[in-house]
Amino acid sequence: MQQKKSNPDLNALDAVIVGAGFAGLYMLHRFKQLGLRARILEAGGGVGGTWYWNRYPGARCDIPSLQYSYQFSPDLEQEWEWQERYAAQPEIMAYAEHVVKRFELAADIQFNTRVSAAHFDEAQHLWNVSTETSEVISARFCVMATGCLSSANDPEFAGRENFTGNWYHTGRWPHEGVDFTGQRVAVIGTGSSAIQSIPLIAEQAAELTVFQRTANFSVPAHNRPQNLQEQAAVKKDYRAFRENGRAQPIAWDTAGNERTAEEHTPEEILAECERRWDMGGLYFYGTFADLLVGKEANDIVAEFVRSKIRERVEDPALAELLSPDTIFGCKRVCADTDYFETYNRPNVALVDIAKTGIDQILADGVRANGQDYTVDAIVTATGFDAMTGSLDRIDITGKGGLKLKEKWHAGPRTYLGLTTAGFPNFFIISGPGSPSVLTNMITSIEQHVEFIADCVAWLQDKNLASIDASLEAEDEWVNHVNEVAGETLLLGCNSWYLGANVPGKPRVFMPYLGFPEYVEKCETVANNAYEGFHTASATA
Ligand code: N01
Repeated sequence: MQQKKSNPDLNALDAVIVGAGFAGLYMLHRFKQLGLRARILEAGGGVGGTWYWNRYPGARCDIPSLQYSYQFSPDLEQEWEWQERYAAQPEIMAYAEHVVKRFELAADIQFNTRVSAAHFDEAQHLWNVSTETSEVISARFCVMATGCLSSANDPEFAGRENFTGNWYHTGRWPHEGVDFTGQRVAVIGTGSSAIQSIPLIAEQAAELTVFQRTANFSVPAHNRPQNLQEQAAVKKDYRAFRENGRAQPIAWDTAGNERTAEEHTPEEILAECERRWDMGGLYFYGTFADLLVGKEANDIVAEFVRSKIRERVEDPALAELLSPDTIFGCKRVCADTDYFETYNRPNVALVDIAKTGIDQILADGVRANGQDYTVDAIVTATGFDAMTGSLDRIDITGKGGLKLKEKWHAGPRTYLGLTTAGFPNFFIISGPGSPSVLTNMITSIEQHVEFIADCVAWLQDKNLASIDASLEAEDEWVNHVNEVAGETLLLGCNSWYLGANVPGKPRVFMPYLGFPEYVEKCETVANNAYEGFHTASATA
């Protein structure tokens, strides 16, 4: 067994941050501004988090670039010029790398360092963070900036070990890219990653076979080069633009319709659906005010999108198979470029595995519905063990030897999605119970980072050693998150929001719906001397 070594340069750290995505980078910047010694430990070889790993063909953001960007620095906002309406993965990576240079963060980021454990030492009020490279780094604060969609979901397909071709997961794509020219390719899954990559894989591959368990709603992204006049107009008053975004339930402005579906005539309904269709992408969420709470409104929109699928796919039977019968938006809606049209190509086939799943992986292909499909390469676009996966994979131990994994065995329990009782000075950025994946992630991340930085500054100011959520506050928050979700249609399908995509994962709705209400709650907590938390002084 390798001996654990303590790094003497690092044991005087104030904070360890796990992960160098947008959350970790901004957290490091804020801690440095407070004069704290902080260090990021990052498993990957570069910054960018989810954008570092998800390099599959077509990977791009589904929130407009002008909104999916940091707002903490007006200078950064002004100097960065976005190239496309929806930035592709390389542009987002370039942005993250620019931020590292711009704010001089590189010296405090340690790459290729996967954290394996974090244990709280109660006597010292310190977190001892262990890495797979056998370092132990001690710090007063431990911040998990590990991301919501960073732990790949790898289903255990029978016979997987027998496959002799190349196997790729969209969430761990080779950095050098993959050339599928002339190959027979299988894609398993039809979520956002599949929907973005399938049109591009189909252009290269000799044959593409897509294995679909559940049809998914997707609307055209209508991506295009960034409109420079629009960019200039936003930059003229970026503050107002951001304020407006933060006032929306999903923390970016979809120009939401304030009227419910029933407040429209049938002609107006159709016109509004068409208008949204033309806007492209997730603006479709804004079609009617009651889209995610009213079944009738939802049915109207779902049927409209199905009618478009029938227009986009030439073969009516195929169109039917590709048409979801679930609630619109209860899985994250996808934004595509020519996804459905791709099934009109002669080299693309769809296999419906809704009833039986994949039977087995063969040495040279995939067996489904008793039929063998010979392929040279398999792409699993099977998503992520969302929100809790990356935390579960680390041995996190709090007070009294309490293991986070055991505490969360029936589902995650947090106070504000930021902290969990029994784990003092331990923060989770965009954790379960916070708006995170239901919002513009960067805006949610910034709000969390600022909450944590303010909280740490407050502890320093009051000369307090630690802060820990109370169980009562946590229970109340968990109940509230469930109540809010219960008022919507979001519980109505097998989504990763509910953990339903990972066999054996407890079925709990993890994110919190309503960014402005959430921000208000956080502000109230902070203004009331961090109500719902216990603090301890250094001698306690
Ligand atoms: O993953 P998913 P994803 N056998 O979980 C199927 C974000 N994202 O990587 O629906 C066969 O959505 C599964 O089937 P089912 C975005 O938030 C953003 O595509 O569970 N199939 C589903 O079809 C997104 O929501 C962008 O029945 C299996 C697919 O695999 C989130 O990441 C781009 C299976 C998984 O879909 C996740 O997206 C990409 C099995 N055993 C991703 N297990 C942007 O645009 C799973 N599946 C920013």
